[in-house]
Parts: sequence; structure tokens; C-alpha cells
Amino acid sequence: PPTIHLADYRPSDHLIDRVDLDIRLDPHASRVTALLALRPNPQGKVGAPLVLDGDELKLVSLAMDGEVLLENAYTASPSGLTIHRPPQRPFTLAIETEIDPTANTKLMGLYRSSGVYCTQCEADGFRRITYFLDRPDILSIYTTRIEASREEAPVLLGNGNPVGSGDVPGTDRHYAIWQDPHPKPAYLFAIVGGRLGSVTGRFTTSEGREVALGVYVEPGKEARADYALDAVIRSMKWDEEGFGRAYDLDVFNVVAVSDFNMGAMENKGLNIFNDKYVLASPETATDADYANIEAIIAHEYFHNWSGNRVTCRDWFQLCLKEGLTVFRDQEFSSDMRSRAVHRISEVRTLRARQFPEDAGPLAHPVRPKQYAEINNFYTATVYEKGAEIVRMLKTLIGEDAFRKGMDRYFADNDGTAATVEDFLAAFATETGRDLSHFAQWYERPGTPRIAVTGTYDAAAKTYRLDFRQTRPGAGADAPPLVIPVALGLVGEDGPLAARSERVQDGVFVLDKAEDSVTFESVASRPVPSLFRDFSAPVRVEINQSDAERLTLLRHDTDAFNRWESAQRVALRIIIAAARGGSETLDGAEGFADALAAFLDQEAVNDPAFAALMLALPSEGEVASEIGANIDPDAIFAARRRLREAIALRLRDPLIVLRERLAEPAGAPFSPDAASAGRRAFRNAALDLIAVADPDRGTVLAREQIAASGTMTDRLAGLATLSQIPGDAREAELAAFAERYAGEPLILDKWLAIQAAIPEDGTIARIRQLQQHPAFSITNPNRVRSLVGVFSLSNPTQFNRADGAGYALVAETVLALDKRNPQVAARLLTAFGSWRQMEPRRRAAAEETLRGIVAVGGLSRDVADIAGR
Ligand code: BAL
Ligand code: ZN
Repeated sequence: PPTIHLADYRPSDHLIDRVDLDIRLDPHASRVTALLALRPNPQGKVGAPLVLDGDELKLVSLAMDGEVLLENAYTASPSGLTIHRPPQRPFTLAIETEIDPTANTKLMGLYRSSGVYCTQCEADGFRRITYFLDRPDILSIYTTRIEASREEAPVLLGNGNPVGSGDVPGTDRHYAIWQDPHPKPAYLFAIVGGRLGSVTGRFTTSEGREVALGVYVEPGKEARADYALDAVIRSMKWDEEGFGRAYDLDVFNVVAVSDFNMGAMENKGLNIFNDKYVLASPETATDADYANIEAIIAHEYFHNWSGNRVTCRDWFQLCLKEGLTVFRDQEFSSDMRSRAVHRISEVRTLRARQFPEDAGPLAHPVRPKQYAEINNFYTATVYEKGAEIVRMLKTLIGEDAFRKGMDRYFADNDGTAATVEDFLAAFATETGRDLSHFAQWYERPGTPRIAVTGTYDAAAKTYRLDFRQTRPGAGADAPPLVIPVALGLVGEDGPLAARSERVQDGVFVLDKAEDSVTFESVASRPVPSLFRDFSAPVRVEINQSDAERLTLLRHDTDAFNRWESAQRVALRIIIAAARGGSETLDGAEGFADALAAFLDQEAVNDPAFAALMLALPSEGEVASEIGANIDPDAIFAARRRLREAIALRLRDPLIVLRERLAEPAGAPFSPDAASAGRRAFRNAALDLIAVADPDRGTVLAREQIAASGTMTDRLAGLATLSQIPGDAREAELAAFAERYAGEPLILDKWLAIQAAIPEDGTIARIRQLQQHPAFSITNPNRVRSLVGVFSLSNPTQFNRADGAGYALVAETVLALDKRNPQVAARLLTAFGSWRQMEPRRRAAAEETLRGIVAVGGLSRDVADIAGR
């Protein structure tokens, strides 16, 4: 496919000031009339033809300034409409197109999900509705009239405010008119039409605006929308308090649909969601679901400013809205929940998804320089590493300056399509700092490695830390990055007070390839606590003993590093065991003792944190740490042995704690962080008890499945049981499927649990499940739950040495590519770490990938990923 380069950006030759749409919904022949008010762009080329984008469109009629256009004045095809000699003055175009929403299996543009008409236009879906300058720097004012059969679509929603509605005389049809006063790019356009139930609320903004809120769902599921509505209200309030951002329309609607490529979409005033991130009740949703709903509702809402009011000049700037908005939703969730626990989960996500991406053929800068298919750049790097850059900026300039810089960014760029440079300029102006060196973070792929050595001078009572930064794959002359290192010193008995003039507010700024910090008045040999709160997205290399790390676990004031030090000990033990064969498990006993002491003192006070302490690094994380010649079976075996050692040591205290932290009988359900934390701990305990004693684990898990009133606990029971082969597992899996037949989102969890079973029989099981009524290749959630989870969360089976796991995923990718290339390409990214496998698996993966590339007629999406 052709490659698009950032360096080639130039402004459009034409602008579209106003868009008046008339959309007549019909299952197979929806008619769209777009009246565009165009004019030449003073910054464009004089006399340039007008080239409008299209994708699978059928042109019905075309008129300029009210006159039908002569056929030789334009060229039209499904993929574009060119007006050869447009006027050099303002003019209008009336374009009528016809589309078939029922046949739209790509779920881009206008499509139907369970009979509901809905749209997805980011990144380039609007061109599947009408011919347009479909690029984010074309901002227009939209008015949309939507017409449909009243029977089929009693609810008609659009962007902006409702300004009219009524019946179409002499027909069974009705219409609604929506007007959006804020200029926006086409990717934020949306409509919805269908039979939907709703819950409604009100919010009065800090500016005194009364906003009508609605969350629309499948009729009958209204009670499952309350939590999402509550999350909307909390998000609106938080953005006013935390960022001074008030909402700017009279209505804000959220609609849940069951077929959706992404998690959700921030269309102006009309957020459309994957129903998985809206619907929740104690009976149907886990604590993780509640937390995700809260975070994603917030994320989409926060886009109203970071994305909509200030949008992106071009798609290379995607991180400008996504990294920033992820940072904002992370801060929101941290305020709603436990900040330390949330930070750990953010870092786990980054390490699980972004670090591997950054170490393989799919690596790219946070602001890419080129792409073949933009839909393949909605990545962990753009989102999660993008958020880390914003976090580092805040750490570097401080909280007050950060807030002032954000205010300036919004004020200076409101109503425009901006760039990363505009973002940094706001902070540079506010602080008087030169941020051009910091900007390197946006330009360079790869996870930096920071090698650190510590030297204690007992006579002088000084402690020196030497830092050296490198980036894998970067040449020796690559400029160093600006890296905030939050740090402190810890002694045998607790934190050490020590000073260094290079450290301000606990942060040392490493902006050279090599640099050092010396602390004065250090009474005894310290253990350094580095990159507190994960102050930069880097890998740290430091020669620390288990004993030193366990000192941090006991005494560090930084919760993140307490957890991190335990993880590092576990990683060392697992990697040594994986490399040395299964006989060695040095240090496991000391580690388990340290965990036991930790639990004894802290589990009851902070069960959510304790649950994280009990979770060993994932197999994927171990693999990413090893980095080359990976044998997933050896990693699995080593990790399992450490789990067994820990489980045997902790079994008795865990049984006691699990009882102690049980909810009192009859206590009302709460999805809040404290209750969820207790459930998380009890379920982590259950899992380890089952490792130590599978029979007892089986009994406890079955009791929990039978007795619990929450989906979290039932599912955790089933997950524990899924790791214990036998009749009990199969019986509970069957009973679960029967109990929740007709509940697709719950059966997704059932599919996912089975996809992750680390056993040889799993591939056959998945092939059977692909025939089960609960599965459907047409629904992205089903595909991700079964095949996506398999590829990402079942490393031994996906990476089977015989290639059967690769073959299964490849088959699904190819089958899906014809229907929905975006989801197919996303599935294929599971191959992103293939080069790091040991030779046999590497060869099997390569053969599979070459097989995909050789298939004719691949989508651009899949061809791009497979090619890379
Ligand atoms: N803009 C695409 C979905 C999201 O990140 O909010
Ligand atoms: Zn987003």
C-alpha cells in the first residue's frame, strides 16, 4: 500500500464551512444528501481541483450552486469525487449518495448493529457516508436532519443540540434535526437511529448550563446503564475541578451498541460505545468491568476538550488527543480509586502491551512519521506511551505550571486543529523553558534502558548514583532523552534523609547520555529507590540483590516501588529457573517469607494492594524481560514452580485472610474501590490456595460459584477452576453457559476463560467453541474474547512449537479480513514479538506470516501488519 508521510503534510486547497445533511435511513438504501458550503483555502493552491474522498459510495446526484453539474465537470467513482475546475469563490455542492448500512460489515461509516443504525467515522469512516474532504483539519459547522421509519427507529440522535422533530406527512416516517454549533472535523460526526431504552439525568455546569444527559441501551437493559450515567456525571464534575473544562452543549448522550470495532468513540455530544463498556449490574459485570466503564466513559467525555474543541491537524498527531486523554482518564480513575493501585495497573498495561510493541517490527514513535493504514496506529505506543510523556512533562515542570500550561493550550488552540508542537509551545510559554529537547520523546521509538550503579563512600558518608541511558537500535550519536528520575534512598530501618543539589522535589533530571548524582550525609549504605511511581517509561538495569529489593518492599515510602521490588525479585527467580532448567529456584523461600510478612502486616488494611503483590509477573512480561530466544514452555514451567512455592508457604495465612475479608452476609453490593479490593484479594488468595491444594481449591471455587451474588466472584471461581483439569471444571463451564445463555457479554468472559487454558487441548476446544452459538465471527467482541485472548493471554498455546496456535490465529485473521479488516489486522498484531522466539517457533511464525502475505486480495490493514 502507498505510504503517507508526515513530512508531506500541506493544508487543504479548499475549506468546508458548513455541512447540511439530510439522511433518510433505510436498511439497504439509505439516502444521504450533503449540502456543503465550500470556499478556496487562502493557504492552498489557487485553481486546484477539488478532490473529495469516498469509500464504497454510489453517487445519485450532484449539483453546484443549485445547478446540476455537467458530466464533464467532474469524475466520480466509489472511492472519490473530483470537481475539475471549482470556482475561485465560495460555492455550494449538493451531493446525494446511496449506501447500504446492512451490508456494511466493516463497521466503519453508517452500519446496523442488532438493527440499530449507528456510525463510526474515526479515522476515515465519514467518506463512507458522503464524499468529503475527510481529514481532521477541515472543521465545519454541521446541521443534520435524520429521517426514518418511526416503527424501526423511534429514537433519532445526532451531534449537538436537538432543534426540531416531527412526522413526515402521509408516511410512517419521522425526523429529527440536530445542530452542532462547534466546528468539528468529519471524524467526530455521528448519528444513531433505533429502538433504544434510556436512563436520563441532568448536570448543571460550572458556567450555569443545564445539560440533559442520556444513556441509551438495548430496551430492557436500562437498569444496567445507571453506573455509566453516574460515571458521566462524575467525569463532568472532575473535568471542571481538575482542568477547568466545562461542557458546551445542552445535551450529552451515550449510546451502547453491540457491534463496535473500538472500545468507544468521542463523537461530539453523542458518544457511541461498545456495549461492553456501558452495561453493568452486580449480577452481570465484574469489578474490572465497572472500573473499565468508569475509565472509558471518562476518556470519551474528556475528549470533548482534548480532541474535539482542540483536535488534530493530521493523523500523525493522534497522540495529541489520545495520549493526553489517556493521561486525563488515568488521573480521574486515580482520584476515584486508589492512586497507587491504579498506577501499578497502568504500568502493567504499558509493560504488557507497549514494551513488546516497542521492541518488535511494529515499533513506531509516539508521533509516527509515516503510515500505510492509519487504523493500525491506534496503538499502545500512541495511547499509553503518549500518556507517559504527558505525565513526565508534569513531573518535570510541576503541578501548578502543568495546569497553567494546559489552560493555555486549550485557550490558544480552541476551535483549531493542532500539533504536538502547539501542545509543547503552551508549556514552554508558560514556564519559559525550552522543551525542544524533551520533544524527542515523540520522535523516537524504542524503550530506553537506564543502567545505574551505586557507590557508597563510608568515610565521606556520600552515595553516588551513576546513570547511563541507551536506546536499543539507536545509533551512538542519537541524542539522549530528557528523563525525570524520581528517587530516594532507603536504609535497613526505613527511608534515609539525604540531600543532593541535583535532586529537586525528589526528582533528578537525566538529560545526558551519562550523568551522576551524589547524596551527602548518608549515614549508612543505602538502597536506592529509583523511578518512583514509574516516573519514566524506561527499563532500569541495576545490580541489586534480592535482600536489597526486599528492603525496599519493607520500607520504601513509594508504593509503586514496593510492588516493583517484589516483582523484580520474582522476575529474577523465574528467569533464572527458566534458563537453568526446572531444578533451580534460588531465593523462592526468602521471597515467600517476605510476602508472608507483608501480608501479615498489610493485607487487611489494603487488600487491593496486597492482591497486586500476590500476582507474579505475567509470562508475557517475563518473555519481554528475557527479550530473545524465548521458550514459552520454560517460562511457564518456571513461573508455575515459583507460584507453587509461594502458594505452599502462604496457604494457611491466605485461608485465614480470605475468611477475614469476606463481605458480611447480606451486605449490599458496592462496586467501589474498597469492596472491589477485598474481592480482588480474596480471589487472588483462592487462586493460590488452589495451586497449593487443587482439591481444596476445587471445593472452594465451586462453593464460591454457587453462593456468590457477584459476577466478579463467580467468574473468579470459574477462572481458578479452569486451571484444574477434570470433571468439575467441565461441569461448571457447562453450567455457566447454560445459566447465561442469551447474555453475550457474559458468555464473552466464558469464551475468554477457556481460550486462556494453558493446555494442549485448548486449540481443539477453541475450534469447537467457534461452532458454539455463543460465538460469532461477525461480532468483534466475540472474536476478541476467543481468538484475541488466546493470542495474547495464552503464550504456551499460541506459541506452540508445532505452529498450531499460529495457524489458528492466521485462519481467523484471513476469514475475518473479508468482513472486517480493522479487527482482523488488530488480531494479527499478536505476531509482533515473533522474532524474539527460539528458532523453531520463530520459523513456524515466519512461515505463517509468509502464508498470509502470499494470499491475494488482502485488505490494506492486514497487508500492512503482515508486511511489517
Ligand atoms: N478516538 C477513538 C477512541 C478513543 O480513543 O477514544
Ligand atoms: Zn481516545
